[in-house]
Amino acid sequence: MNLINAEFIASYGTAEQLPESSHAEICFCGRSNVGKSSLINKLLGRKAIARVSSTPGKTATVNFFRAGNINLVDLPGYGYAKTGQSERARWDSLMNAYFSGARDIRLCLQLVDVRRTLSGDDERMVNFLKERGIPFAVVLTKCDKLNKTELAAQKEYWQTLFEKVDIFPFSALSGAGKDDILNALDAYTE
Ligand SMILES: Nc1nc2c(ncn2[C@@H]2O[C@H](COP(=O)(O)OP(=O)(O)O)[C@@H](O)[C@H]2O)c(=O)[nH]1
Ligand SMILES: [Mg+2]
Repeated sequence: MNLINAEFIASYGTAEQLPESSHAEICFCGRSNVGKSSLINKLLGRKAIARVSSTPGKTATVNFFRAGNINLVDLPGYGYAKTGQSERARWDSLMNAYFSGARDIRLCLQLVDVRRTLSGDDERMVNFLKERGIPFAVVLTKCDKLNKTELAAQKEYWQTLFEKVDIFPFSALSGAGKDDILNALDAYTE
């Protein structure tokens, strides 16, 4: 799949603002700072179409990008410890609105930091996707941070955890794994 000539469509901060689904969608989930924006930039071949931040916990928005006839949807991150109650409520309402709409969601890419283990928030997110029957694959981000031996061990950890789910190791730094993800998306967006 080729996602060139992408454009930023819009960011939405409230459930009411979310537009109806107009295109097939690939969405991106994961904790704040896991590398969602970096992955989107890499897949779209752009340096900063999705802003990359080193300070997690910024106001949650749903960000839409479009390449050809596919929408890429950057969903708000979770798991930032300092998030207040009202922000959490807004996150819930945004995510519920997004996933409850009559959307043409083809695949959710669930991101996890390859160095970590599954957090409670990750588990809730994955269960939510399973309950709703949303197809998902797992992207292991920041693979460049591990040496070969560590990487092999962590890949095995994640694959054991997600037995029958597609798992894509990825590095936004080197671009490793990008082509595998793009190829896999073909099957979901025909
Ligand atoms: N080394 C490394 N750093 C990464 C990678 N992906 C993201 N980062 C860094 O992690 C931080 C958060 O990334 P970002 O894409 O904004 O995460 P988001 O909050 O999930 O959108 C930034 O400082 C990125 O530069 C990666 O694959 N390798
Ligand atoms: Mg981001």
